[in-house]
Amino acid sequence: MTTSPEATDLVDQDAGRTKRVLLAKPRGYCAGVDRAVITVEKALETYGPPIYVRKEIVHNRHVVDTLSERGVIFVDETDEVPEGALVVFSAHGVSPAVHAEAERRNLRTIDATCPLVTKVHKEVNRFARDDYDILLIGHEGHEEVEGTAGEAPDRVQLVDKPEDVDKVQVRDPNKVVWLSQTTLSVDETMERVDQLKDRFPDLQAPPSDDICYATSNRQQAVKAMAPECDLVVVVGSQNSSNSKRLVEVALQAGASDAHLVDYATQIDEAWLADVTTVGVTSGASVPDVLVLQVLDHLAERGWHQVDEVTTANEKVTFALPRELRKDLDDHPDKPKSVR
Ligand code: 2E4
Ligand code: SF4
Repeated sequence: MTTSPEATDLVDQDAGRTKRVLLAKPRGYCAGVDRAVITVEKALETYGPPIYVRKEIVHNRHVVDTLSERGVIFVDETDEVPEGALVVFSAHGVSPAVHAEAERRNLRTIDATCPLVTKVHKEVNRFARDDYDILLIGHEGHEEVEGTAGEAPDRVQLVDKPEDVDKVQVRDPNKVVWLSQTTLSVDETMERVDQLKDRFPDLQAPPSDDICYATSNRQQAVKAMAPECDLVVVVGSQNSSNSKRLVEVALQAGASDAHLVDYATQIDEAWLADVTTVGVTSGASVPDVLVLQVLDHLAERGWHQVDEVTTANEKVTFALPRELRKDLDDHPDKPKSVR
């Protein structure tokens, strides 16, 4: 990836060190986002615009703007969708109440909820059926948490901030389980679990990790490079939980500075002053074209050398939603994804 630099650009004049970029791998699109974005693109191609999508299909400005230009109408709630029209549910998942409301209004639905979010919904159902109190660790107001908690609102209590731990009330301290949002900081979640265990020593853990492979892999990669970075640029949107966590993890792991940007043009020149090593990564909802634009932006300022820091190779893929697949047999053309 190293390009041919101007000799004068290459050297940080003060320190006499070579300017370089460390590029995290894995970064960017996960399997759930790829599936959700392709679902909307194939729906557009198969049924034609307008296609309605409840909430942002994924939390990324560029993806949402690009799909809007192609004829997707993003709405906050299903009551904004005309009776009988087609609506796609976002990757973050919806509660049973949202499904019921869509059915009541005769909407055609395609559910693009990530299968790893659905897995957590199923865990909530199972533990609620077994009459557990469920402590859901997650960020208040986040769409995923609203959908997951909505599976059993009477049994789920949200634990977000450290002080929430003291507010939890359970019926039987021997029948309590913690579950979590898929996109949390791994370390911060374990701190919250330790706090909860101080109150409930018999607290049960999820049957398998709720923080998904993509979230933890991206945090692992940024952790590996952060100690060497004077600055880490995380590409992602402000409402993207997993992208924001990457900024926090970078700082906690030793990066001198870290910022979240939607686009290369948002990189403040002042951030680059006295910087030799820049780390670059991106959230799970971020098309790689935006990362390439950041690399171009940095190269124009003397950071030509790009070394990839690889901590995992991901091979996960998910089949498209069944509701869509059955209509695709008639439309075998492969559309271009937003990349
Ligand atoms: C669904 C579940 O949850 P977050 O805010 O990180 O969502 P984003 O859309 O940025 O990332 C994709 C995604 C979708 C993650 N988990
Ligand atoms: Fe699914 Fe994880 Fe991607 Fe979220 S970050 S969409 S849970 S694979």
